[in-house]
Amino acid sequence: MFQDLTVIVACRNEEASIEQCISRILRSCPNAALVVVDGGSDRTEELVAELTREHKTVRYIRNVDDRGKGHAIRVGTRAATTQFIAQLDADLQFLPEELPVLFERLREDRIDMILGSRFLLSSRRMEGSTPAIRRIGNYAINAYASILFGTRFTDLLAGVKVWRAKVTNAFELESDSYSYEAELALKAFALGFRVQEWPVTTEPRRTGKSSVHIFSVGRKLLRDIFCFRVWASRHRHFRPRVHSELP
Ligand SMILES: Nc1nc2c(ncn2[C@@H]2O[C@H](COP(=O)(O)OP(=O)(O)OP(=O)(O)O)[C@@H](O)[C@H]2O)c(=O)[nH]1
Ligand SMILES: [Mg+2]
Repeated sequence: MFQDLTVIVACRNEEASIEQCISRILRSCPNAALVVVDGGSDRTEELVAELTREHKTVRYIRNVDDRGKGHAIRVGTRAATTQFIAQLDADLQFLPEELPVLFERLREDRIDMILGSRFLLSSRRMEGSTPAIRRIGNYAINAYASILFGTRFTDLLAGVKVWRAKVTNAFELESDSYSYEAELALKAFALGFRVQEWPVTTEPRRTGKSSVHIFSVGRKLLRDIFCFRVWASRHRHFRPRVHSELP
C-alpha cells in the first residue's frame, strides 16, 4: 500500500531517537521507501547501517557539507523516485503512526500537499511540546505568510508534511535553512497546487538537542517569506484556496 511513498528523515545528531523513528515508520508504512539524510557527526550512520542491512527499503545518505535541514530535505527529495513523498522529523515530536492518515488524505481527496498542523482545533499538543514563545513566534510567522499570500495557514513549520512528487518537480527548493518549510508550502500554493492542513499530534522533544535558534530562525523566515511572495508574483498562474478543515 505504501510502495509509492518515500519518507525523508533529515537528521542531525539524533542517535537517541533515530532507530525508534525508523522502526516506527517501517511499522506504520510497510513497503514505503525511507531515506535518512544525515548531517550530523554522531553514531547515526552506524545505527542506520544495521537497519539498511535488514530492510532493503531503507537508504542512508551522508549529507557531506550539510547546510541545514532545508538542504537535507532537498537532497532527500532528489533521491526519491516514488509518486508521493513525506518528511518526518527524527526527534519523534511528530508521530510516525499519523503518516498513514495524512497519506490517505492526500491520495483520496486528490490533494497535492498535506501540511501537518499543531494548531487546528483538533490538533493534540502534549504538555511541553510547544512552549509559549514558540507558539507566539509560530502564530506571528503564519499570520504574516497568510496576509502576504491571501489565505490562512496555521502551521507552515510543522515537522511532518506529505506531497506529490510532481509538486517538488515543479520548482526548485532553494532554502538551506528551516525556511524551506515555508518555501515548500508557499511555492506549491502559489503555483496552484492544492495544499491542505491536517491536525496532528505533537510531543515534547525527549532526546537530543534542538537546532532551532528561535530569533535567528524567525528573522530569516520573515525575510525569506517576503522573497517567496515576490517569487509568487512572478510565477503565479492561479490561486486556489487552502482548506484549513477542522475534522
Ligand atoms: N541534516 C540535517 N538535519 C537537521 C538539521 N537541523 C535540524 N535537522 C533535523 O530536522 C528535524 C527538525 O529539527 P529540530 O531541531 O527538531 O527542529 P524543531 O523540531 O523545529 O525544534 P524543536 O521543537 O526544538 O525540536 C530533526 O530531525 C533534526 O535532526 C541540519 O542542519 N541538518
Ligand atoms: Mg523537533
